[in-house]
Amino acid sequence: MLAQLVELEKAARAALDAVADEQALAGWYGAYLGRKGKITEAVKALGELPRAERPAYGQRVNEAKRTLEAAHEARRAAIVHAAQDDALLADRVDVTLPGRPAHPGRLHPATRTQREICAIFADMGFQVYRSRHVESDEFNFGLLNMPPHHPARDMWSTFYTTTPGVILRTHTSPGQVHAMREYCPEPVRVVLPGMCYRYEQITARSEIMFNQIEGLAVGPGITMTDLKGTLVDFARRMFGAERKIRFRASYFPFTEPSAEVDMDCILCGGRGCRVCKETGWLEILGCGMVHPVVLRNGGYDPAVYSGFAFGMGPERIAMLKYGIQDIRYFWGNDVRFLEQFG
Ligand code: 2NL
Repeated sequence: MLAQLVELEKAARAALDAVADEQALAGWYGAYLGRKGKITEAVKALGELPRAERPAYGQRVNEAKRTLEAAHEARRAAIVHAAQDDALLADRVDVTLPGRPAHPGRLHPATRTQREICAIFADMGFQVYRSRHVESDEFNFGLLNMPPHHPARDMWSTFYTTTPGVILRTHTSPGQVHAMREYCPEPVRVVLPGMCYRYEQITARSEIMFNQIEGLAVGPGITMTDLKGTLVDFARRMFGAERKIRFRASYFPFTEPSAEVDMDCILCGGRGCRVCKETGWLEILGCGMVHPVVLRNGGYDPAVYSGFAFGMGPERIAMLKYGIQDIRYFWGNDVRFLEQFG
């Protein structure tokens, strides 16, 4: 019996040495140490031995069981470690590789240009004023000297909401009325940047949403000379110290007199080229002296106060400055376009 036990233990050890993974290990355990395993059976056989042989056999079989259990545990730990080592080798990370550069975002060219324009006017003492995009008919038209059915309303095609009298602003001018009412009777100097909305055909030159920046200065004794000086300074700070501007008579319902402002072409300097369509001039904005009716609607007495106002499109300004051919690029969301700025 003892000789058999020694052979069994040897065989069990040899089999355990051949075990390479957890599945085979579980099979080995069942075969030797499980409920019907050979060592378990050998322990049970103790009861069938003559009484005299029991102590020696019992001691030997328990010892075999203990050592095999310890060997099993050691083998199990070795297999688990080997599996972990394999996984680590397979998943190897080279921590010395240079990192992938993070792709930093940047400001949209319209936002950049808008901020650039605001900064120039801020230097001249204009504060930035922001106002709501959803407006009443009254503020968008009525208070700007366009009562219902005024023909000048045809200059703006409007997005209406389902609430009567509530519309998307077609220009930033209603915000100027808010600013005047907030500051009157104090003099006011503000620039008002922001999105405007017009229900129009989208083309290379016009979009249904676009930014506008308007400026407004109201005080006692403000003249058209102040307007011209302010705008020539703006053109030179934005487009270069040699710039010239000219005024052409125009019409806006909220200014009188009104004018369009052209700047000598930044590409040809006025000689005539493809950019200025051989005219030598580029239109940059519209302006005028605030209409007395609008001054009064803003809370100022037109007998005492006067003011100038102007409005421009930052996208248009950016198109001139960077030679962009089509306004639809601005909201087309093509990163190949956006990446070129900033
Ligand atoms: C343009 C022309 C302009 C104004 C905007 C204005 C506002 C008030 C009173 C008087 Cl509250 N005027 N704004 C005046 C003249 C022209 O914009 O072509 N913008 C893109």
